[in-house]
Amino acid sequence: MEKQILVTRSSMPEFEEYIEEIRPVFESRWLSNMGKKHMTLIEELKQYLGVEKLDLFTNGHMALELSLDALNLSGEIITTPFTFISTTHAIVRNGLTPVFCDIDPLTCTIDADQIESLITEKTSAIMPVHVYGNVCDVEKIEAIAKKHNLKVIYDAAHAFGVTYKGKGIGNFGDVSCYSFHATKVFHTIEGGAAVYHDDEVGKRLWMLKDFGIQDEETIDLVGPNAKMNEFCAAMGLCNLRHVDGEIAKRKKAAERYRKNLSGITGLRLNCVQKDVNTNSAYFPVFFDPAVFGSDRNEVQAELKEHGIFARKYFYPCVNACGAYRKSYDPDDTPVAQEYSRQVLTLPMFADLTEEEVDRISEVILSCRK
Ligand code: T4K
Repeated sequence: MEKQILVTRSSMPEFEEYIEEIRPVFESRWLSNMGKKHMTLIEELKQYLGVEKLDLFTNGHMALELSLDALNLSGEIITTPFTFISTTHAIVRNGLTPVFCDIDPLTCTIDADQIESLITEKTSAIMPVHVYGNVCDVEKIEAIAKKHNLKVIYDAAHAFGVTYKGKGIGNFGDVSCYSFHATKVFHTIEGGAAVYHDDEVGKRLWMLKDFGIQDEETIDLVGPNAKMNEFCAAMGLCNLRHVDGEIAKRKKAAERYRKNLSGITGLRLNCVQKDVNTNSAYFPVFFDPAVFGSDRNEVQAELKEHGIFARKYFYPCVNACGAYRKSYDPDDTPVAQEYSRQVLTLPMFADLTEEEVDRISEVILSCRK
């Protein structure tokens, strides 16, 4: 049996590097509640991401949930159904109503040209997703938000380190939320961050992640416990030292996939965007079964036969999931619906070798009929 290849594999620092990083945590016994590692990681991330204000959380989902809370939103939020379920859950768990907008066929991000037709007097925000690290139409979205006085919260879970026209992607919108889950380009085991621009929002985020506590005797907000602990922050400090190298390795793997799989009829690759420096977070491919000969599920099964575990990020579309199907019709967002049936995200991680990419590509090409 050939070596198994999973859809991704966490990047890790050297064991000794992590041990050195956590030594002072052991010695001081200060393990959580905004300790030294937490505060240092905030500063280092601000610098790396090219942003001025940032806060850390237990995971990307809590960053999203608390950001919506911190912005004091109400009513309806226009968002995309082509995402991980977390985006929509964050809206609903804030007592808000998601309104699904279809996606742009090229970038798979929210179709900015359709947003205005979905705005009602109840709309308070737009929540787009830089899916796969593809950048949303940030300029058009900003213009719409300004015109209609709406907030913009980007789900930037996939977009760590991505820049647009030389600017860190976190500089767009009112808040951008990153995931630092073990499966992400940069991780803190579990973790997340929110980049914000308004100090009032920052103050609320800081309190909200700590039960709403302002000081020992002042608790005016209702919040959960969403503080990143010191062991996670220490992992982040280690990983941040190596993340450029890890992204460069991902880019090499992506180039190899492109070389092997470009120009195949019925097989579409992810877009390459002008003015965007990508992070190669994911490598999605889309199968048109009528032309390619096999459908996405058949290709996934064949890969599995060879010990290769590609995933259907994102199927089903959020509006087709059990949690939302009763209230929404996935056919209202036909592009998202079609893409969710065609997509397969191929293995992508820094240690993926060129030989492994070739092996995966060969199996895919053998599915052509
Ligand atoms: N918004 C978006 C757009 C997101 O994609 C996500 C998370 C969020 C928000 C929320 O952020 P977080 O709250 O998670 O920080 C994974 C991740 O759990 C999730 O973080 C991620 N999106 C989602 C797209 O993928 P699963 O259920 O597919 O993961 P799992 O356990 O099947 O792992 C996939 C592969 O990763 C494994 O086959 C092997 C590898 N792996 C996994 C783990 C857990 C490792 O190498 N090490 C590990 O520790 O959800």
